[in-house]
Amino acid sequence: MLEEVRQLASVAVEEIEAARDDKALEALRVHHLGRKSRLRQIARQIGQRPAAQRPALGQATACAQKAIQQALDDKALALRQVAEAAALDVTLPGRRPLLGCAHPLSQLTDELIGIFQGMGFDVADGPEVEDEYHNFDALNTPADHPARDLHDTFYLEGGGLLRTHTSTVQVRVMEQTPPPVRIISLGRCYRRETVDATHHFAFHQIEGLYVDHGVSFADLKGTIEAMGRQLMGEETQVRFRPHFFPFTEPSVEYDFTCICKGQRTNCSICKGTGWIEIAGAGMVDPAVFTAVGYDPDEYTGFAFGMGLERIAMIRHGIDDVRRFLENDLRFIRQF
Ligand code: 2NM
Repeated sequence: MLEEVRQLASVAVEEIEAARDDKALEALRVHHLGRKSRLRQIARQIGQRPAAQRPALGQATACAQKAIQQALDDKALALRQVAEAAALDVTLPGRRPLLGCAHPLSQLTDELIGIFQGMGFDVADGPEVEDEYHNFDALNTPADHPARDLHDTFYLEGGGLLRTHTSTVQVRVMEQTPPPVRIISLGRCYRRETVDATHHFAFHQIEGLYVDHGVSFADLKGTIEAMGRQLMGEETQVRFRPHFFPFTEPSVEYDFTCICKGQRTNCSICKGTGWIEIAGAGMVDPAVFTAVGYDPDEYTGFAFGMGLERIAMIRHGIDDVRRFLENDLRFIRQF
């Protein structure tokens, strides 16, 4: 009987391979695997065979069934492919491949890299998952500072956190490189924030750092002004207002003149003030230099940080910060 089972399988596979169409294939399936098939008949009788023969016979019938089913599946696929090939019309017009475009934040990033490379800055990169030391302690931000509140930052199990600014990159570069250092860092940052049209838990930043002998606040002002003119137009003016950051002293916030030139009292960007708040900057605090192993008596430096979303929103008239991360091609294709 073992021999018969093997014979059944090999005949079935041969017939299946020779089938001409789906109908013939279905008839073969019923004939070889159906309820009335010889194989099923044998399978039903296994229980009546001597116990010593049962395992080998059971295995052989299962094996035969599997081989036949496999042959049926293979043949069905082959028939389908033949049918599809026959239906292929090589005279149809071709399908246009999807053309990509750069995301508005990527465009801005590339432009800023060009502007700062023109002023001698290198581009530095670092991790988005950081430790408290590089995100806060080394930046003169004490444990009781509000920015470190559990509700303001994403903390990970095991002590890590998602960086809240790219200053972490500046710290890492300073730890590894003696002055002079002239770098920008760009990338994604995070904060715990309820998402709405003007707030997001993920945002993008550019930061710059220049450390050397004798770097002054005048260098900071000149650099920011040069960036403003290249980014927003040659006639752009910059104003600096006193501010506080833990990692710079003195610290400022700076504004650019609005693209409405202060002419429109109902301007949606500057609200008629003529100025748009852009970002912050300052002279690197001596405590930061000490943390990274620089001598604060020998070196001075300036640093600045700027959010990219706000700039891109002003430039393109985008009214909802959530659009940047939705990856909706209808949005991205507009820029
Ligand atoms: C800002 C404003 C002011 C800043 C400071 C540093 C570092 F690492 F050098 F201390 N990097 N970036 C800085 C200074 C960032 O963002 C609004």
